[in-house]
Amino acid sequence: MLKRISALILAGATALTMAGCGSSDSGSGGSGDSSGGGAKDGKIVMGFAQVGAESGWRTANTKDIQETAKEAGIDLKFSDAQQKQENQIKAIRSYIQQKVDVIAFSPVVESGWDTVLKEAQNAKIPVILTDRAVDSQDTSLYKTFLGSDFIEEGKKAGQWLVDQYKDSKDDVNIVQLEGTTGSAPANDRKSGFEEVVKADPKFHIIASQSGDFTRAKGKEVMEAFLKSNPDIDVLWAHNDDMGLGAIEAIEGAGKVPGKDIKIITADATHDGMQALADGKINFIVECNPLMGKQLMELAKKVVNGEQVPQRVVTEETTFTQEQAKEVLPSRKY
Ligand code: GYE
Repeated sequence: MLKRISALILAGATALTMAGCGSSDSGSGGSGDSSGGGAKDGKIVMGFAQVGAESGWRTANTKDIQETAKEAGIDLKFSDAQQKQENQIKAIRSYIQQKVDVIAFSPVVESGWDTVLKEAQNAKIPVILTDRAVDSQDTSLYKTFLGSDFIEEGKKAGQWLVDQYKDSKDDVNIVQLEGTTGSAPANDRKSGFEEVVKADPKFHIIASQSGDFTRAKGKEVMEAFLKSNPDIDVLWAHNDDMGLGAIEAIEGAGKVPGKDIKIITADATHDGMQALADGKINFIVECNPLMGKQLMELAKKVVNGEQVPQRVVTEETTFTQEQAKEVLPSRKY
């Protein structure tokens, strides 16, 4: 009898320790629900909270996630937050309520996620960040972050400019169209670019403002830049869409994009690459939206309790006008 009791106590203790390991630092709550323990009926359910549909990049990213989920046999619940953090938080809370197996999302801005991420952790639902980062100090709140190195992208843009003007001593007046305020790509592309160009005092960033990653806003802000600054040499736009909007503004002001004003953008979407091949943009730093396949692989591992790296960086390159002409027919987005 005594033996049986101690065996039971031992079994209970083991179960407790195991529950403890599965959810390190999960704090209180998590009161014995059955979610997060792996897929039910063999099919993994993923809740994906997308930023919005603000750009060509985002459209390609969404399509890729939907297609690759299907290929991987993952049941995808998808929501579009229309670039609003509150909508994304609502979507994540509803995925927690629905007890999905894994939540993936592309945070519209970097800060303000700790509370909802803690809620997911308490419900034992693993979270994967895709594309954009959060600034949470507690990195146990998410399993991995899959996406580009935006600082590197900003540096590549700056380096191209430095190389272009290496033989000139004249001042170079730059305007910058920033992405969505507070978003990781806007913060990092700005700091990467500025770090490189500020090393040479001939480069001056004479205006810098958000165009929210959209074509319409890019055009509007560029029109304002052109009105107040007669001498713009270079535009650095944090994505193709804002660059394309700015091209309309520049043409509207009777100037020639790519010649009177040199343009650098990020993304390398189809429309951006076409404008680069046509000579209206001068240089594009690639940012690859096709990360669905990697995301689905990571999701399967995370749901199965396998170890995944904390950070997975997507591979990217850059394009000149000549290179754009060559690769345009074979581009996938
Ligand atoms: O560059 C921009 C989009 O987060 C990398 O978001 C993404 C950015 C991309 O709206 O076009």
